Amino acid sequence: MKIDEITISKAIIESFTKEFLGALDVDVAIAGAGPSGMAAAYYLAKQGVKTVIFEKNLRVGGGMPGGGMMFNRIVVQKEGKDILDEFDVRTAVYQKGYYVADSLETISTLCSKSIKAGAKIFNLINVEDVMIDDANRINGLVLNWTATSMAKLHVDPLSIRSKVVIDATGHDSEICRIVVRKIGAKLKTKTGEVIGEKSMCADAGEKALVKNTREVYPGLLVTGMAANAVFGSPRMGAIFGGMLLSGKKAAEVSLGIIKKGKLT
Ligand code: 48H
Repeated sequence: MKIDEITISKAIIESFTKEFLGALDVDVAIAGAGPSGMAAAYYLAKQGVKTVIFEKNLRVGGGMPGGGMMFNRIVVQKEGKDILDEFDVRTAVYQKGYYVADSLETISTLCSKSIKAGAKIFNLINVEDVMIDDANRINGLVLNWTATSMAKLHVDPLSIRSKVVIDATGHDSEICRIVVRKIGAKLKTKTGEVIGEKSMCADAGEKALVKNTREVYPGLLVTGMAANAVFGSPRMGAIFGGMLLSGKKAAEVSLGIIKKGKLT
């Protein structure tokens, strides 16, 4: 067979366009393909929930590939290890209650298993705004190519509709900040705003993370490091069990909202 360049181009354009069209109206739209966003996508897709992630970077994984200070290892506690077992990611006991995993094996497996479960992940797409209805409820995301944003080109975005939006953008909690800034809305935090993450305290940070994983504004959930940033809880360094547990909880809360067919 003689390889034809135009056939290659058509295969890429047609296949991508088909998938992108399928992502225009979904159950759950997630901003950010870090560990919490991909864990949430996996558990949702496994339940048959139509789920899409938009990731602004070229690569997925957020802060996980970098491990702790570029030593590409992560630590998880027992509850986190149970999730890694479920994903078939190998862990080694370091000492009682502390398990170590390869950050690259972990993140590539999270990515692969969430896609194989049915979630769609689009990289190089920046979530630059949310879409709202007449009652200011969030009902979708506004997207643009990361390259467009980086080049500061004046190009209008496209929108997608979703029943639930999850902010999984990490430390910056970008989606929550957009909601406060552009809708002038009060979040369900003590101040009504993004409180901002506190300094390192791994134990308190990990404990707060799952509790902070919830609906923060009608139609908007927060997961992962964004949850601690929004609710003003400590960072925790390179222990990642909480990120996985938070993603799992975000999936459960989203599913509950979708099943009830109403948002608080
Ligand atoms: C599209 C976006 C946008 C946007 C950002 O930072 P992440 O890895 O987030 P988590 O919460 O899943 O994991 C946090 C963890 O990596 C971490 O930082 C820890 C444990 N820190 C502890 C400490 O003490 O420092 O991933 C977020 C992802 C990234 O890939 C971003 O590129 C992406 O979200 N993102 N994608 N549109 N507007 N903003």
